[in-house]
Amino acid sequence: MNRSEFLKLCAILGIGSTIPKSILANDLFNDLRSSDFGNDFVWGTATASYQIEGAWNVDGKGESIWDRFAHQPRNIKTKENGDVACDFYNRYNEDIELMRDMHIKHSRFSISWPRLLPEGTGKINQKGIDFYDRVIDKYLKENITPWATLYHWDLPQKLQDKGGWENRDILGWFEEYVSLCAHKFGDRVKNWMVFNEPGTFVPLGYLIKIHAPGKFGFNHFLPALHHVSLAHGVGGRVLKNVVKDGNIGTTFSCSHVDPYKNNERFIQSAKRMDAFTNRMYIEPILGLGYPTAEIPKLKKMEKYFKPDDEKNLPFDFDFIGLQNYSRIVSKPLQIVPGLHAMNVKAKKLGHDITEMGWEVYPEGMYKIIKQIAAYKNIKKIYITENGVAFKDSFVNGNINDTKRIQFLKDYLKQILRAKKEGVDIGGYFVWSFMDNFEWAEGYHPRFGLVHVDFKTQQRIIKDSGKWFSEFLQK
Ligand code: IFM
Repeated sequence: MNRSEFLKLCAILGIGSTIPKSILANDLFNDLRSSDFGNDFVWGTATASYQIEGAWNVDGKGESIWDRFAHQPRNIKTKENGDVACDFYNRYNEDIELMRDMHIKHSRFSISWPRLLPEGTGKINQKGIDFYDRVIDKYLKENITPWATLYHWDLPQKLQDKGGWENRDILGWFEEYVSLCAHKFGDRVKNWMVFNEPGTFVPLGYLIKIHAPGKFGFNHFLPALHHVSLAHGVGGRVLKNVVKDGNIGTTFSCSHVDPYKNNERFIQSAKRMDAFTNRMYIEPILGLGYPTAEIPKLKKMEKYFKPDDEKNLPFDFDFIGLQNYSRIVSKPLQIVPGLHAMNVKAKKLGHDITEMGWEVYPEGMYKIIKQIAAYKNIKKIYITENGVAFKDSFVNGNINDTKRIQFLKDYLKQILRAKKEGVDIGGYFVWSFMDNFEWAEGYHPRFGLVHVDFKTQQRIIKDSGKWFSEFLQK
């Protein structure tokens, strides 16, 4: 029963005036329904190859930079790795059937480059192609629309040995990989994303070495960033040419930035932080160049520019995938190279904090949607990731993750608010369908709607999964 139905019932019973206002305002009578977002709104969940597949060296798959990175001591907080993960490689049938049973109609997944091309280029691994053929066919059989991401961070190690994203030759290697995917799967997969969050894997992997491949400093970061920026167009053009009736996009992790104090120094630090977190990745693709005024260090990028780069950087994507979890609150800090700013710790901000140490701040979702939607040449936005890791505990065999349900509702309300104000938002994907390998954090932060026991591989739908499933039917 929703709020208005409840009020009608109270009126019929003649007890309307005796119900305290606090109860009526309570979220129990929250009217949010999936149909409020419109009938063509796409609802789904998201995962990524290295985080769920396991089978890291099975059936001819090549080593990825994440295999190498996670196998080295000290890189992963819990000393775990993605060797087995959720064993999706062997359990995809049951997992997709579970998705179907939960009424999930769209699934965002990623393709592992070294599973298809073990050396990154050249020899094709037919067993890798067969695996994704089976997965895609299973999605379609269960009436679930597949949304494929081409690069969710598992670069073939053999390419990293040649410099990875720092080596300009990667544009050719990437073109070969994208073309293979488009030709093999483009007959059945129509929704494509070129990258997952360059604003995460480039700085964490090539600037501060907490993600694979573990590089440190601007000398690594700048060429990697420029080649990733150029690869958006490389991938986008191949997909447009090969996939008939394709819906071609790419994703960015974006966070609204506020200054910690309302004075000029803090406001300027927030501008630099915004340039560093959001603008630096999306603006080159939109034809606006790198934000060198805010981050003068980016001027050194000229060294990596070739004559046609300015022309080739922009690409006219059908949609932009916006991924948001939290906001950033910024303060000036001179010693941080290039940025001269720092995040204020979430615990200082007075809101709930997630297992990742991120602030729960639903309004940040609304603000960042409005900020990104203000760019002139974005056609459509999908929220391709949003979700939360809280500590999950069992109560009588159930996982009563009410905080996750509340988080999802609160963020969804902010998305609806932006949509009602006219932003063209086409869909929403929860991160994640199931608990999985959370990169340098190991298996500890659990983002899933479905609990995974990593010892037995048993799946249990959390209360949030049951809630989402019911919500999808309303
Ligand atoms: O798990 C990641 C995902 O791979 C990319 N986006 C953020 C998620 C949560 O940290």
